[in-house]
Amino acid sequence: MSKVLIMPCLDMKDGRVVKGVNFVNLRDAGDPVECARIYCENGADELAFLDIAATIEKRKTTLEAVRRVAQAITIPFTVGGGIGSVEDAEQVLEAGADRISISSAAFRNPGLIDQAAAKFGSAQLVVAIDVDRNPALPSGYEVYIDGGNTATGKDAIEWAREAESRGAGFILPTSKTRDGAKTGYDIPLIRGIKDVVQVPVIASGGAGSMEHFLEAARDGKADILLAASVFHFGEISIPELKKYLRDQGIETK
Ligand code: 0VR
Repeated sequence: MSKVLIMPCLDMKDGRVVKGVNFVNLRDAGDPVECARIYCENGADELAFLDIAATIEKRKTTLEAVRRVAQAITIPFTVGGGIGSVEDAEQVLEAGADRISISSAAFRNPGLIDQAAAKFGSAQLVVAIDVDRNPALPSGYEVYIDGGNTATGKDAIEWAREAESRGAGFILPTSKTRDGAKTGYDIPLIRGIKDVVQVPVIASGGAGSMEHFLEAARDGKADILLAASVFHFGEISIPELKKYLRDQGIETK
């Protein structure tokens, strides 16, 4: 089993790191550069930056914040939020991101995945999938877009498979109901996607304890463990988490 990676996520709104529950009730969680630098110094393997207001407010990703964060860190940096075209993606990569994450725009225009993969390579391309439960769908999971506000009727595991077939190099499922709740990742969702794709899966949404990270790695088979709340508010330290995972037989960097 390859080494599991730890990926703190900076949810961004108006230039500040924010953190909510179930995508709402956002509260301030600090300055992005300061957060990024501290995470990098504390052993984060990767960093995610998600401009959560971009898609809804039709704002392009805050490129200045991307530039500042990219200059502050030495680990791979994935940027999402508001990326709606190959041109948008190019600007974000030129600003210093190592990878781009597309969600709503890819769902509305799946050909964007093919175009971005062809232009930048699958290794630079994450397709993020916000998900909520829907027992009427085969997998029981439905794709949501526009910051979790628009139900699409599409089966999330089917969409993950299609995204990979079009060139996505990573799949990043986020459970809307688990986001910020600290009740644990949605393991069946993560494992369901992991069972149908060959590319790395980034678990996201719900981490609240070290056991939750263990479940996502051991049972969900996730390759990268993304979290925001427990890291932003100092509840879990990355070095202690990595030691705990290694003590439980999970290899970490
Ligand atoms: P924790 O559960 O706090 O670890 O959060 C992980 C993950 O859910 C968040 O970093 C992020 O993906 C939440 N996403 C979105 C959003 C938050 C607010 C509005 C929209 C979105 O579209 O993903």
